Amino acid sequence: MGSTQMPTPGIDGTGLNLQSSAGEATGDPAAEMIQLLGPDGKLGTDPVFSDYAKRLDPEQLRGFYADMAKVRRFDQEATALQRQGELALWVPLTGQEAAQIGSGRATQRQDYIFPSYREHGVALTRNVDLAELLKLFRGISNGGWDPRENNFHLYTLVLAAQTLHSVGYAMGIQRDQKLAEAAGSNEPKAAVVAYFGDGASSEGDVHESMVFAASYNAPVVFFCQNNHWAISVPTEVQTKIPLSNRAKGYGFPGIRVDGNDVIAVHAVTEWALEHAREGRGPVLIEAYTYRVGAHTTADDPTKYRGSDEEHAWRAKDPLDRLEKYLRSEGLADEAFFEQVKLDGDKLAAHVRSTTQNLQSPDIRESFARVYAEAHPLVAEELAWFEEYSAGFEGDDEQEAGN
Ligand SMILES: Cc1ncc(C[n+]2csc(CCOP(=O)(O)OP(=O)(O)O)c2C)c(N)n1
Ligand SMILES: [Mg+2]
Repeated sequence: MGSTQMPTPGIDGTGLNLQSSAGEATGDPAAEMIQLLGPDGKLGTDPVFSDYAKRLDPEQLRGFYADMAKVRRFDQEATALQRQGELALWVPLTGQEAAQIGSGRATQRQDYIFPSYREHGVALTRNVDLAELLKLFRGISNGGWDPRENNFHLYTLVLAAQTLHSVGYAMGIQRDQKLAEAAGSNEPKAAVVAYFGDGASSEGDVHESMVFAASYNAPVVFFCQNNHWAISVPTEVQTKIPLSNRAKGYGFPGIRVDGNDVIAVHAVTEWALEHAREGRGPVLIEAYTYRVGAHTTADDPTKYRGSDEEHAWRAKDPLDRLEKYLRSEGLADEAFFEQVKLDGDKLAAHVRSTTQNLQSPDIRESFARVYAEAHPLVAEELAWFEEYSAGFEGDDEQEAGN
């Protein structure tokens, strides 16, 4: 179950051989994937990462389960809200809970996170009120939360753009830290985590980010969730080698981890963050996982993939395997799982009522924000919009009367 790493020195001198052999099929998880908790709920060992897993106490392990269950329940509620017309779109995360909770829980308060658009689990670990996420998907906000409050940046829908932002931010941290150290400060060191997908890995932005990160030894962890699909395009089209192998070309460590194993993801991310915070440079983590549901609520995966694949991945479910482990080790009882369910329902009710009570902004505000000062073209367009809107006045009353 543990990885079978060759005992040759790794490129970063840690003794880890983090690179899989060239030519290995990308769809094949292979021996090089770090796994601690298998689908059978049994904990294996790893020469490096078991030490990190041993730091976890039973309360943290129960917390991982509670977080994963909460965000899955949230996902179901948001999907239902979209179906009921309360949201324009929803991006489900089911299947990726371990990748997100494991990595998010490995971050520290001072770290800064750049998510893509599916990182609801990471948002939970950064204490973002999940109801806030829905403002974007209701189309009433360009963001929804203050990124500075929890060091959790706004969602980025332009694929991979946030990897560039992450490296720039990490280079800024690096410089601030130098100044702080010179001034005698002993503030805890920070790192940046950049989340992106297997499809986004094909963007030039990722390449540029990795070149800069390597050149400047920036404190950034590139966290790629390989969920096997970029809408209808399978990972095999994006890459002919495991994505983690790409790190070798840039000269920093790349690790493939079982993305459905919350304990291994947490261990590997802790290792990578320590590496980055200590000034040893960037790390690429490829979390090998699966998007169990649709790409978004506007997608129908039955058009491009078979159900056999989904069934095979459901058998590797991240929650089931941790539940098995907690029960078999006597770390959680029935009352715990009942409470988790109640907490999930409570969160869902909060998210539903908050969403239903959201006020739509006055659309005129959008015109006011185009330029800092008044502009004749914007004024012209606003006049046209007002005339157009006036054409609908009275429609509601008419409908109500019919
Ligand atoms: C620059 C850019 N190109 C195309 C798109 C359209 N698009 C949105 S999501 C997506 C697939 C992304 O797949 P992946 O990176 O694997 O992330 P996942 O959705 O699987 O989490 C595409 C092509 C976009 N948002 N931005
Ligand atoms: Mg993907």
